[in-house]
Amino acid sequence: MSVERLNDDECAALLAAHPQWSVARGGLAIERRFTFADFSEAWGFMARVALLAESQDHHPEWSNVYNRVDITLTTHDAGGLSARDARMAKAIDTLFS
Ligand code: H2B
Repeated sequence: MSVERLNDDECAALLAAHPQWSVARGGLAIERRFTFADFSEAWGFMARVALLAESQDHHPEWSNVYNRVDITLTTHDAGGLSARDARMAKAIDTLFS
């Protein structure tokens, strides 16, 4: 399903609302690193994000090394950032806090 990319103002608003995320891939994605006490905590977080991703039908690009989870959000159907990434970043931030 196709989806509109965010314009420059909308990208700026996304970053202002989620200051822990940074721009990646020349503005086509955002990324954030999450650090936990140990692997078990990191994996539990990933499980919760995975359920979120399925419910939103929007899936992160991510990697995990022990207590660290690196997440990149982009919308493949849009070729860049969309409202889906804004919604996912907000939900992930809420999960983490
Ligand atoms: N996740 C992300 N990050 N971008 C997408 O464009 C996307 C997705 N599209 N998850 C969804 C699945 C699409 O392929 C299905 C068919 O709805």
